[in-house]
Amino acid sequence: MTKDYSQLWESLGINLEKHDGLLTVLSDAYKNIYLSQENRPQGMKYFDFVISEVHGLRIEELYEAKKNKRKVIGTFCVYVPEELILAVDGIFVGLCAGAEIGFEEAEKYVPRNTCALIKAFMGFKLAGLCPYVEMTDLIVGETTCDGKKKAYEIFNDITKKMYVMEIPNMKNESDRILWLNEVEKFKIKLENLTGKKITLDNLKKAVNIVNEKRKALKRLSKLRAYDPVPISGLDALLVNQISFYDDPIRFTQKVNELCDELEERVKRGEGVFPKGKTRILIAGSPFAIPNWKLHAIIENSGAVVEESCVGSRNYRELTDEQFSTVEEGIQKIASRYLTIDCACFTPNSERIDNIKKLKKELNANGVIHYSLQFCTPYMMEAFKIEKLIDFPYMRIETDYSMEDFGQLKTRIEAFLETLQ
Ligand code: BJ8
Repeated sequence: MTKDYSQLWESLGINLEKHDGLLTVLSDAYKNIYLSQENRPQGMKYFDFVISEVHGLRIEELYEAKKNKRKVIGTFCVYVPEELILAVDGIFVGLCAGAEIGFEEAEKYVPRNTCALIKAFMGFKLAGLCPYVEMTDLIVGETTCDGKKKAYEIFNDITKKMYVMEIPNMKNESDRILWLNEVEKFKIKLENLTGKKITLDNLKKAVNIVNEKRKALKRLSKLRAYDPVPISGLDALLVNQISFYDDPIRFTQKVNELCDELEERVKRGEGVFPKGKTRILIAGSPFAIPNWKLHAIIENSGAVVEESCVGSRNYRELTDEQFSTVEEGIQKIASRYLTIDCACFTPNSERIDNIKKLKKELNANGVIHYSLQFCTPYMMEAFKIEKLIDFPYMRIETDYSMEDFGQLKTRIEAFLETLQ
């Protein structure tokens, strides 16, 4: 960190002792997993810096923005329309957590067999370790899986800041109407919270900012199809994870600079692994920061990783920028978000088509389906996909602990051997 932020953390009610412990563990893990990689692109230096300051400089930026009357809005899901938050000059931050922190506290509120993602966001708050939650003026949940729905009720008792958007379970005409209503209600909620009106001008600007961010992430994804691959799966994952925290304009610029560098690498035939390495597409539950376990295992075994959850699902579709009224803009935003293929929907056949397409586009040799333990939608869908595909495929269920590291490594190595 560039400076001592203890005073700021203390003012937010952060448990300083535990927080110091957390930062030490995280920085050690980062050194071992990230900084030990060879031949990383220079452009990753910015993202290393962001991580080193994720609870420091970025929190200070949010603090300064709040002094200027801007509102911070926390989210847990890629269905929450970022465009509307930017249109009211709000700041969007992802609150999902990817580490086994505060589980003991969380298990006083939710059952043990709740998915790790839910226990982690509750645990970080309950253990007094998340400055982002403390910075928020509003926390937006969504009715995706049952676990989240019920956890948000409890999280509201704890934080008193929750607002929940209803996400339909299907994509029929009546569901589209319901969702459009929800997006319109969210617009009003944000306008009331910030005292700012969404106008055609600020909505168009916001849609453009988010589209540019998604375009940059798509550009990065496309570059990963080259052999040798110019960037590791771990680094690409990190960039995608940071997309939920960083200032969107600065982030887009940095991703594009990274992509410029990667294009040069491609021209020179330079990669992070030798040409011809086995390439795996990971598909499934989201990888919230700092959940790097699976990627680290696969890449340590010598394979290049692609992934599709904190990744393609977030940036695959852009919002149509051709609209001439606020209402029309809201409709375009609502329909863009309903293209997301989360396993919480039924039926969800487009996800299988998207996995097949991505596997082909990124020249992957096989797919590893990853479900967080107790995540019923993805665990169930993993079986369905297996029956409908004709390429090498493996199902994994895991959580945030390191207990199964050795076992996973053995299984993954055996799978990779069958691909060679
Ligand atoms: S769009 S994947 S971010 S809901 S919390 S479903 S892991 S049991 S996070 Fe998600 Fe939005 Fe869908 Fe993506 Fe499973 Fe856990 Fe539920 Fe989870």
